[in-house]
Amino acid sequence: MATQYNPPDYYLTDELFSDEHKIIRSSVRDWVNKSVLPIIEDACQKHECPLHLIKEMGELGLFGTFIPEKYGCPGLDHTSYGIIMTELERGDSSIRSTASVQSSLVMYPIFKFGSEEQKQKYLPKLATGEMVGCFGLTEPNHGSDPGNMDTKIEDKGDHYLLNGAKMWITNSSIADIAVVWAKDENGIIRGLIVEKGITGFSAPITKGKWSLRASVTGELVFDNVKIPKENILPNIKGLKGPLMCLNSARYGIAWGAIGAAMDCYDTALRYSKERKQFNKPIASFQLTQKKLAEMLTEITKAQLLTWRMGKLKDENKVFSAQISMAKRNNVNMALNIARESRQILGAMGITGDFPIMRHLMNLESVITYEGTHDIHLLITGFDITGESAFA
Ligand code: TGC
Ligand code: FAD
Repeated sequence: MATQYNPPDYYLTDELFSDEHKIIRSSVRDWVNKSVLPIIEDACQKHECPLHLIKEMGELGLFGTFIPEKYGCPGLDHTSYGIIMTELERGDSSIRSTASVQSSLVMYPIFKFGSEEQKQKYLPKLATGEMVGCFGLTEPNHGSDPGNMDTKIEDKGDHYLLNGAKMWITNSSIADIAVVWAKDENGIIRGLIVEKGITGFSAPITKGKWSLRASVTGELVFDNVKIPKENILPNIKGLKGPLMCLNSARYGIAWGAIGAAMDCYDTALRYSKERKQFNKPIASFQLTQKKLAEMLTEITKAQLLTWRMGKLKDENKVFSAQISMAKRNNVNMALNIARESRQILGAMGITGDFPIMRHLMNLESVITYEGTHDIHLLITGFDITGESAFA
């Protein structure tokens, strides 16, 4: 099925992208066809993370794409980053997740808030995939309210002592470094780089997920971990630090979800033309056409929204509530399209012969992580009314 992919572009959004954007898109799409699609169903069925793909993504230059070349990164615009996320998530949300975390949640904070030494030490290796990172914000008792986190650092003169635990962390056990957020003695949130193998640090895997099965999720446990002082991110204090990283990741997810939606729609459209019931293709039935027409309408709206968001980000004009709106809308759109596509395929829709059920299950995580569907609604509510529903 994969090689038959015919991505919908009803409003000719293709014309809005530069030649460079199209070249990037086509090289990532080719890589997904060649390296991801042949193995991803099996990896998900076996609940295994295809680690070799991380190295391949690094070789292709898919990490930290918006970071300058002096740190070994491609120095592309944000629209390119979005296009890459769409193509990766067409393959599988797990693959896009790995790239999101590496680029937006690990490389971005080091680039934005790190010392020059930290940038030189980590960014080039993260760019090539020689090093893998993870991002620890969520805790067992604090998901939507990270500002109440319990993880703490104490200043011990020549080092910090880190205690606490993070949960639901993408790439946890495969990461060489973790960007971890913790409160100091004054209750101020600080960012730290924690290296794998340091005494008192463990990263147990969370097993039995029905979603993002080709991605590693786990905990980060810190038991009196001595963190060298040079591992603190010097140029940020407060919750806005991790939230700025989330802006970058949520931006990418808004683009990424369209890839999953397009794959589901394309699969369902093709199937509906081939599958006959009552001696007619099911595509001829009005109820099938309603589903397909509504899917295409929603994909088209999301494509236009993200293109505009990309333009605003490239012009440094996008604000975080706009990104929340796009993340919320596009992931919900993709999840609905996955459900409707699954219906169009009937029983075949639940099998691994088609990508739909895999996308559907993945999107159940995507609608929760990086801020739940309802949290993003409340962010929009805050922005338009000036009244916080959180406080
Ligand atoms: P609040 O008092 O509103 O804000 C605290 C400070 O932060 C500033 N701020 C932001 N800054 C930058 N970007 C944003 N989006 C920001 N939102 C708020 C704010 O101006 C303030 O600054 P200052 O200088 O006055 O101190 O904070 P709150 O405690 O009321 O919480 C706000 C809320 C609920 C919106 C926020 O905490 C939130 O977004 N919660 C959701 C948590 C979340 O998204 N977690 C994601 C964890 S990482 C993850 O899921 C990775 S999945 C990766 C993958 O596999 O792809
Ligand atoms: P809760 O915050 O307990 O929310 C439960 C429900 O209550 C939700 O429906 C929520 O919308 C609702 N709710 C909460 N507060 C309010 C309110 N004020 N008003 C109305 N409704 C509210 N985190 C990381 O730090 N790093 C990672 O790499 C990472 N990767 C993840 C990977 C996966 C596969 C998953 C599933 C999660 C990951 N997360 C990660 C965690 C993710 O960000 C959190 O799951 C998410 O922020 C929600 O937190 P929670 O699960 O604790 O839900």
